[in-house]
Amino acid sequence: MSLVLYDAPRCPYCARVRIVLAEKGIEVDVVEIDLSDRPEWIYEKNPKGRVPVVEEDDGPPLPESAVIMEFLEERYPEPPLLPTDPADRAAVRLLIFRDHDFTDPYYDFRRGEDGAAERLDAALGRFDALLRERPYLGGTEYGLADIAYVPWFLRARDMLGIDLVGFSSVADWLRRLEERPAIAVEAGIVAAL
Ligand SMILES: N[C@@H](CCC(=O)N[C@@H](CS)C(=O)NCC(=O)O)C(=O)O
Repeated sequence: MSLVLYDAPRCPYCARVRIVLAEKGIEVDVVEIDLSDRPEWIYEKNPKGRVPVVEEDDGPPLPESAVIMEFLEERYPEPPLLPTDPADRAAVRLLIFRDHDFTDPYYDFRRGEDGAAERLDAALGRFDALLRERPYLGGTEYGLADIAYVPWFLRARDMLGIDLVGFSSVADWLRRLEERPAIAVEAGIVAAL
């Protein structure tokens, strides 16, 4: 079965999919989309014109990074990236569903909006508190919750210059994640942007 990913290196939503593919060792053909000059045909794959999109053989194109992550988890169950207990799985899905809790302040800060630095600081503080209680966002095991958020944390640190000194649990979590080859590759992509 062949898989195609319509991808853009700078896109953190695409990064989610790249990381899941790498963690599971899934072979994929990558078609890079220039986001500043998108081809018209991308709207046939996703009416919103956004990446990521994945396509399996002649199957329908599948957009939306959170949906794609779950699809890959079900299609390629090994190694598992969701906990086994339904309540734990639901907690991971809830975190991913509420990704705007971090991405909104991140984008506000990137746009230089008033008060955004404080909002981003507050969001970092909430994640720091969470990661003080557990090693990974989803609990004791690394998985989709970490993958869903790490693209923005890497970009916040390495592109927006956010200092994580006051958020030692977040900094430790990032260091732990970067020991994984899939995340190290993504950190390299961010460094090259
Ligand atoms: N909700 C989508 C968001 C994807 C998204 O916003 N992708 C951006 C690149 S990071 C994009 O394609 N932007 C082009 C546009 O919005 O026109 C997902 O999770 O996949």
